[in-house]
Order: sequence, then structure tokens, then C-alpha cells
Amino acid sequence: MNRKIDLNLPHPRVRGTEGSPTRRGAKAAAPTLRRPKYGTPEGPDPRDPLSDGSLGARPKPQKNNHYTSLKNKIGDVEFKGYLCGLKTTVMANLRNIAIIAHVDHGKTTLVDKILQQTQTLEPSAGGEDLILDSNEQERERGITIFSKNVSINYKGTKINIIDTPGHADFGGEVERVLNMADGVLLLVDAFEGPMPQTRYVLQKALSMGKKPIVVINKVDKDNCRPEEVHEEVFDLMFNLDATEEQLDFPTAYGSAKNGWMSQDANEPAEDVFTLLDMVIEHVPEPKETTEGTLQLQITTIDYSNYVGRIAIGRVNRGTIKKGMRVAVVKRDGSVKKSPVKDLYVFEGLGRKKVDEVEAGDLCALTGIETFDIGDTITDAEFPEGMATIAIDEPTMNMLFTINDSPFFGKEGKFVTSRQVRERLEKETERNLALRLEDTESPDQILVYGRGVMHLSVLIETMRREGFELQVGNPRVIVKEIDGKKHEPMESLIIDVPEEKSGKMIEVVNQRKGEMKVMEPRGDMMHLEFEIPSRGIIGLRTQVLNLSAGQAIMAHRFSEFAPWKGDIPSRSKGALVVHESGTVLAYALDKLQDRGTFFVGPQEEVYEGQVVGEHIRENDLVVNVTKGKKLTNMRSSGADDKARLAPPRRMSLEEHMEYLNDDEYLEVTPESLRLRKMLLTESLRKKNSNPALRNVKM
Ligand SMILES: Nc1nc2c(ncn2[C@@H]2O[C@H](COP(=O)(O)OP(=O)(O)OP(=O)(O)O)[C@@H](O)[C@H]2O)c(=O)[nH]1
Ligand SMILES: [Mg+2]
Repeated sequence: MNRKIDLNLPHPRVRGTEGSPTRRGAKAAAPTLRRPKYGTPEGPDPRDPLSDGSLGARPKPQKNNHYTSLKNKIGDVEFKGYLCGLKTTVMANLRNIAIIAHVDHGKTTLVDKILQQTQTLEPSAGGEDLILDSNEQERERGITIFSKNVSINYKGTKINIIDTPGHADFGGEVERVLNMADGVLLLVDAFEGPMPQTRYVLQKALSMGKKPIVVINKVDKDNCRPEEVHEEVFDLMFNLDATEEQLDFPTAYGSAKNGWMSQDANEPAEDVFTLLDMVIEHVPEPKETTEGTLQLQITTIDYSNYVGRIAIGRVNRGTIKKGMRVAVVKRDGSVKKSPVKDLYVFEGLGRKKVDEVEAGDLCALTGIETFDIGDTITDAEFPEGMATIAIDEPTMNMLFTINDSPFFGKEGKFVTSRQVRERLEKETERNLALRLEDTESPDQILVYGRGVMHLSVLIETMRREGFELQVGNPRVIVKEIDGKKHEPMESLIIDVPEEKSGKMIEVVNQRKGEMKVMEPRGDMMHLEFEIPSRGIIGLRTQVLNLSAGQAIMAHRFSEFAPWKGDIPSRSKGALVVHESGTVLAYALDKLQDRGTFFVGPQEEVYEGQVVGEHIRENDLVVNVTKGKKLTNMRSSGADDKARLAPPRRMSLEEHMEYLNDDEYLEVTPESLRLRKMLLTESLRKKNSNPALRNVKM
């Protein structure tokens, strides 16, 4: 099928026609080598002292009455100009960049290599990679969850680098940290090309006026198509209303994994320095004013066991000093005074204590008592808040409740509703997209989040801390717009071997997905859909199973749209335990033709626990704990064990997506168990029969 079906409205991307900037046109319009514009024509060129160009060399400080007292100054060379009547300082030796991309396109790998090659980090002896993905869950899942700040010194310039998460559920974090950057490195996989999250993060960066540098990564991969991807990125930017200047983006090609970046995909380099040179040349230096009173907006919150909460942000105006008394302007406009205790700038992988930080640089500080993301730290006498930061609306919620299963308290330390509630409340301080809503029962809280991954990271964190809890199935948030029921929709991309594409389309259609694009890419078929978020829940497992793990799937929220009608929920019923006890191999063996089991012999189970998937649609109560009386001939279950299919073990997210409306997932530090909300069969029967609901049993 060699045809591209694009069901979108006519594309605005008409290349080469009059009035529409083309890649070539945009290039021609601008000089090839552009120098940053400095405040006044007669001002000194702050870059001259850097002409030496040696790695790590710092230029001689330039004398300047007003600023020589600043001990921690990073940009020793500076230039003062006048902007809107305010004195501005161009920190010529400072750049602030964020690295943004779709999940897995190689951001953290690139930061690793930059740190190693600028000697900020020793090359890993034991082969340990992705040093920035330091959180336990980040390492296990192989993804970045929290954005991180590092800084390097390259040719006398300090470059603050923010590594961001690429998973759509953490997109809000990216938007916030973009406030700290002047330019972005947009990484795009040279095979996959722009994906839904590429579009989202790029759109944010462009609308915030950031200068993009495009990095076509993974050019070492077979079947990669760097030039085509480059064109696609240009088209995407054009469609996203990038300015002429943004459209004139420089591009680096390379392989973060192999540690090189070059201007040509066919001419591999030895290192990533070409890219760093591009950063210095193309990313504007911070141009904040050091005049006026202090303004620093908190964009990230970190936590340390020793010093407590740490506020991180960019000094947007003035200078912040250690020990200084400041006012914190909150989102609601209220003001709280507080002293700044310790002040840090980013240095390498860590932080360095300093006495003061000037406008333009990023810093971390302690001592402020109560603060949230988006608050502004300002002058104590003339507090002046900044525009609040937009926070992503939640798209999904789940019911969290205390563990009331028969195994309650056996495996966890924190089990009471007060403990669970306090922990969740603490989480909302840092986890911005998370909201809590009380329910009629004090033991149940509705937790709102950005998606299954977002909530599963929280649940996993709590479980590792020793909590026991139960969660209901994830539900998307439905809104009433103009009197009509609306639901969240997602853009979905599936790349799958061509022979499997028919099956994929069928599965997505069943879930009310509408195909927008279908085009061949190498041996794969590239499919794009619009699908209700409801339809995404549980889809990944199905897609991976149907494609024998070969499909690549990505999705992200696009808009609220009118309700698309019923989507069939889980098509298979549950195998539910009849009587608490120990699972017997003999019993499982006899029930094998009824479905697939999630438990194996010798596991303890309780009445009402879901231990398997029925082959039919209805639930089936099964006796897995009672076996045939042992005879002389059969003294153990060993024979049966040998014949048993291994149990199907699901991950936390798979469990969450598997849950039906009438089920809970019991989460403890040691186990994940599915169960019916109503444990006994009689209660379930009564509940399913409206006539019996109010009858006491
Ligand atoms: N072949 C190839 N693989 C790469 C390259 N760069 C990164 N990878 C691999 O891609 C995977 C994802 O890399 P990461 O650096 O974690 O990607 P990321 O963009 O930080 O991912 P998130 O933080 O989860 O969004 C890892 O297995 C890397 O080894 C590259 O240049 N070539
Ligand atoms: Mg990463």
C-alpha cells in the first residue's frame, strides 16, 4: 500500500509557494553567521575575550565598578545596555537551555555525553549510563520522570542544561521548566521523526519565544531518514506558527549514544562539541535586568532530608543574596516574608553554595518556609509577583482507599486513612498536576492526575515507602461544554509492521478511534488516529500482544470533544476465588481450560480475590484452594505443577488498566492483588440485582 491517506483538513504546508517561508527561503533571508545583537552599537563585544577557545578556559574579568563585588558571578564579562529605560546586563558567558523531545528520543543520553566530554563527569567505568536518571523508578522504567538541572563549562561559558521528561504524562513539568531557558534543543529520532510529544513540547517552546536548535538523533540506526525527518520538523514548526527567526533553526545530526554530533549526518564527528558551539552561537544570552528589585519565580521544588524543601528557579530581575529577607508572593496574591538561608548555583551534577546570584542565572535556595511552584520570591519591602505559571489540568482520576482486604496490614507499615491522606497531601506540594477530592467516605479519596503513568509512579512510590492501599480503575474526566457531554481525546500514533496494520486498525476502531493518516515508512506502516482517552486505557497491552512486541505506540491529549459513545470495557470476565486459603496446583490444573491464571500454587488468596481471566465474558467463581483428598498414590502436587501454564504476571500499570468498574487493585509493598470490591458472591449478586440492593442479608 504505497499511498498516503491524509484525512486532515488541507495541509497549510505548501512548500515553495509565494508567501510561505521555505526552508531555503528562510535560510536565504538571514545571514549565515549571525552575531547576537548587543545593547548599543558602541558597546564592547563581550565575546572577544573568549577567542582563545580552549576548553574550560575562563576569560579575564573585566573591571566594572558596579559589579566587580559580585563574587559568584558566572559571566565575568558583561555588558550593560538600556532596555525600556532599565539597565540590562547581558551575561555573555552564560546560556540556559532545556532539552526537549518525545519519550526515548535520547535526551538523557545526550546530557550524559555532554557531561562526560566536557569533563564534568568521568566517563562511566562500570558502563553505568543515564546518570541523570538517578531516581530508583527512573532507572527501572528507563525513563526520565523529573526534570534535572546540570551545568557545564564550555570554552569559558557556563551552560545551564535542563533535562526534561519526554513521557506525555509529565508534559506539565516541561512547560514549567521552559521558563528557566532561553533556548531549547529539540531532539528528534532520525527514524521515528516528530511524535505527538515532540509537537506538544515544541509548541510550548515556540509560543514562549524560545530559540530552537534541532538535533536529529540516532542517525546510527538502520533505516533512519535524517533528511526527511529534518523536513518534517521544519513543516511542524511552520504549522505551529514559528516566527521567521525560529524557523531559521540550526540543525545538528548525530548519535547521542555514540557520543557525536555533526552538521552532516554522513560525516560522523568525534564528539558533541559542534552542538555546544551551536548553543553558544545561537542561543541568546540571558538579558535580564539586574536593576530594580528582586524577582525569582519558583519553577521546581526539590527536597533534601537535611535541609528540607528547596526552591529552584531563575532570577528574573535584580540580585538574590544569602541571608536576605524576601517576600514570597503566592498564587492568590498573598504575601509571606521570610529569610533566604542558603543559596546555590548549579555546577556540574551538583550545586555550589554562593553568596549571591544575579538576574539571568538559575539557582536553588533554602530557608523559605512555605512556598509552591509558581510563587515569586521578591523584595521584602516592594513585593511584586510575576504572572502565575499555567498548570496542566488533570485528565483522569482514580479512587484511592485504605486497604480493607482480609490481608490488610500484613505487608505494609502505613495503612490507616490518616496516613494515606497525609502522604497524598504532601505529594500535591510538589506534584503539581495532582489534585485530591474528598468523597462521602473518609476512607476514600479521589485522586486526579495526568494519566496512568503519572498515577502509577505515585502508587509505586507509596508502596516502596511502606504504604498499603487500594485503587479503583482509572477514569477519564468528562466535562459539560455548551450543555453537551465532552470527553478528552488523544492523538495516537502506531508504527507497526505492515502485515499487522489491519489488525491494529480494527482494534483501534473498536475503541472509537478514527484513522487520520496511513503511510508506509520503510518496512513499517505509520498510522495516526484520534481516539477517546477512554479507548487508550489497556490499548498498549493489546497492541504489543498483537504485534508480538514490534509496534511503537505513542499518544497524547489533544482536546475535549463530544462524547463518542460506549466503548466495550474488558471483554473477558474474572476468575474469582470462592474460599480463602492456599492455592493448590491440583485445583489450578483442573481449571486451566477456564482461563488464564494470575497466581501460582502455594500462594495465599482470599475470597473475592480475582486470580485469573475467564475465557468468557462473565465472571466465574472458582475453587482454587480445595483439592482432591490426597491418596497414597498422590502425595504431593508435584505432578500437577509440571503441567501448569505459568501464571500471567502483570506490571502495576497493566493491573491498573486491567481493572473493571467493580474491582480494586490492592497494593502493598510486597504484592499486587486484584479483587472484587464486594468480596462475597452473595453481596455481588445482591448488588447486581437492583431489587435486592436494599435488602439486608
Ligand atoms: N541507536 C541509538 N540509540 C540511542 C541514541 N541515543 C539514545 N539512544 C537509546 O534510546 C533509549 C532512550 O534514551 P534516553 O536518553 O533515556 O531517552 P530520553 O529522551 O531521555 O527518554 P525520556 O527521558 O524517558 O523521555 C536508550 O536505550 C538509549 O540508549 C542514539 O543516538 N542511537
Ligand atoms: Mg530522559
